[in-house]
Amino acid sequence: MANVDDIINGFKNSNCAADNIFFQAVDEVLESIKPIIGEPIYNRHNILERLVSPDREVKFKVTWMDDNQNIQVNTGYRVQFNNALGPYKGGLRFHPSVNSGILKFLGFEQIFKNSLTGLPIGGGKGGSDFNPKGKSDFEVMKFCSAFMTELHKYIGPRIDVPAGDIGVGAREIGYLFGEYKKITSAYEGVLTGKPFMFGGSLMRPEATGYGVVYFADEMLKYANKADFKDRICSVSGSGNVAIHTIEKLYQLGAKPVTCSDSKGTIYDQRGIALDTLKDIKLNRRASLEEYAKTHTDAIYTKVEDYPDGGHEVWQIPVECAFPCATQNELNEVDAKTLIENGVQMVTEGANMPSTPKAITLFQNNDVIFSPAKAANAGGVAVSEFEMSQNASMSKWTYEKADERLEQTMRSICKRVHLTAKDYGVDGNYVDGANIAGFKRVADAMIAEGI
Ligand code: NDP
Ligand code: 2IT
Repeated sequence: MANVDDIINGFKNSNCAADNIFFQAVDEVLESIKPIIGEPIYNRHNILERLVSPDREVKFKVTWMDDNQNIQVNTGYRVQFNNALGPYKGGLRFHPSVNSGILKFLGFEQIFKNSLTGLPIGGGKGGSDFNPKGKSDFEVMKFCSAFMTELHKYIGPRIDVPAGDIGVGAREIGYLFGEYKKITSAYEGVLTGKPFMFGGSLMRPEATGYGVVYFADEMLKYANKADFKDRICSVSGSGNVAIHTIEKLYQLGAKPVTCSDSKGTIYDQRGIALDTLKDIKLNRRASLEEYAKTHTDAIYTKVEDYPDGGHEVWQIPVECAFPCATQNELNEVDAKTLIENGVQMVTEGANMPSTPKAITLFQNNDVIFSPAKAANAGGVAVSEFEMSQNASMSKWTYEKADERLEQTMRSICKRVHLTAKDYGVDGNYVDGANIAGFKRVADAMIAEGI
């Protein structure tokens, strides 16, 4: 039976470079659960070795025709990681960087995140190396239809329920749903993040970002710190998660002063103009460079002009930072700068945006730090609310969904906080989240047999 060190060494000796990111995610969890994994019951049931490999990985070819009548070929994936707690559940990512290592990292994280919500959902992830950027709506539709032609064989409302992630929003989910319906003739809750008019839940677009801020607000309370009023915050990214994090920060009286995309960073000392940001990113799918054209006080820094080894967005002195773009976007250079500038709290909106060295620096310098699997669970929680509404053919009000989201985030925070305390690592939200997430899944795996 493999122990933690055997498993870590096994990964280190694997020659697959794409799996490094997956190893990073596994390593963090295994280090955290060392105090509990020694319990004989987990060893007897070989839980660790069973947990680190997905139930199945599906890889398929996606062939589609672009607007110039050229035939294009992409690769599609679905990683069904663990369904001990419920149907596989997790987003689809469409981005040129997508490979099986990235999807295994995301699927593995999703198991613990979904467990922390307390809801009946297992962990999975999927996507494609297709790049929606610069494609016409028609091309995106063609791709989504071709992708679903394969994917539909593996999913279902009680089997595996995909949703959005980077590059997949309501438009893509709509096309995917339309194709699924055409192939199967079934009008059912097989995807979440659908537009409201055909089965989507109110609050799902806002859920991840709002949830991140509810979670952060609760962490401030546990740390006996003042609430968000007048706090200066930095946010990275400018997609679904970043925009709604900024929106909720404003609602709680904070001043978010940054956002970023893959080409550059905006610093607007007066506070990010949310309407402009939404117009650029949600309506026009354009570059953030546009922002500086109409907000001439704001400073736009291109990626190529970022500081050596670091990222511009983390150079700005703030009290609270919210990385909401992508994995490993906040490294030790950035962490040092944030700490020198007096940051008090870092809350992850993106999945695994902080490198392990950055996390250690935050923890050693009394920065309140929450990992993504706890702080960004609001998206998947409202996805589960959508599954529940679809199954009962009902519709919740915006207020009900928001209230349930807020309750869920505050109760995850409490559970993570108390778990850390119970295991003698008070204030360590990484260990608290990993231990609490692990226990529920592991106990279900044991109860369900092999
Ligand atoms: P979007 O596609 O809506 O936005 C992604 C944002 O991140 C864009 O601003 C994009 O820039 C930027 N970005 C993406 N890749 C890179 C990169 N390699 N370098 C720099 N910037 C990059 O995605 P989401 O907002 O949905 O997702 C953001 C993060 O949140 C991801 O880590 C995702 O896994 C996570 N997440 C998402 C949830 C959801 O419900 N959507 C739920 C939980 C987590 P550009 O515009 O130039 O492409
Ligand atoms: O990383 C995530 O939690 C998501 N992309 C959302 C998953 C979901 O099923 O709503």
